[in-house]
Amino acid sequence: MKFSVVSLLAYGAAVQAHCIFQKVSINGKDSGSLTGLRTPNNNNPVQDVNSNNMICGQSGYTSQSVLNVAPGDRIGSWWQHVIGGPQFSGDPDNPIAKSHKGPVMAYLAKVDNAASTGINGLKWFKIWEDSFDTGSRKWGVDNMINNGGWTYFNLPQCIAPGQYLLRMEILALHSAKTQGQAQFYQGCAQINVSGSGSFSPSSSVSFPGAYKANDPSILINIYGPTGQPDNGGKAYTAPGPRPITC
Ligand SMILES: [Cu+2]
Repeated sequence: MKFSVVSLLAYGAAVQAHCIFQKVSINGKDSGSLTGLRTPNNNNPVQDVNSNNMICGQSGYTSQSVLNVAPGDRIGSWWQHVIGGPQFSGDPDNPIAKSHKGPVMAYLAKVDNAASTGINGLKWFKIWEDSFDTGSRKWGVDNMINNGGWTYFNLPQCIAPGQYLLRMEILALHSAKTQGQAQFYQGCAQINVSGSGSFSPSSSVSFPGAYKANDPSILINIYGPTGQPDNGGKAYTAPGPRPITC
């Protein structure tokens, strides 16, 4: 009896329905688990927007590798409930609990050496977001779940050659009506961009700093009059700047 109580507690503690960014693909080619990534070794969210963990997530894994990409490449980021995939066979909360509605975003910051750079004080610009579609009432997270944990975007054609950190981020808004309860999940990919782009951002943001706990995109009740997590069918603007256009 005692054993079963302990088991139940262990189970209860383990079934937090969060997720971890853990793999990149480039034009459909899988780069391998944790390759080229700085990403957490657990799936707990960041909830303090002023924390350094907002940069690349809680410290965990750091790869020595840098991933080679070209402007226009289709970059996939893979999110799963725990490292490796589902927490157990038939895990209903893989890649993330369906309750965790919200946007998925991608930022870049230019660095000298993506494998060795520090992460404080970088100048970030957003290159992509999948936020909320008022027509289908689907969130970025819904699309990620429907794609088996993958999100996809094309690296903008104008990105200048050199090394960057690619900051991937999910914002889960299911409890966001209470300040400090929005859940952020991040990780960074270390990339080397080829080509002859010449983009230089006219403005950039800092992490932490870009988001405020009371931003209307972060402190928000996403449940509409029918109780559905559909923002009442209203438009939703993700936090941070809009993505660059080339
Ligand atoms: Cu969660």
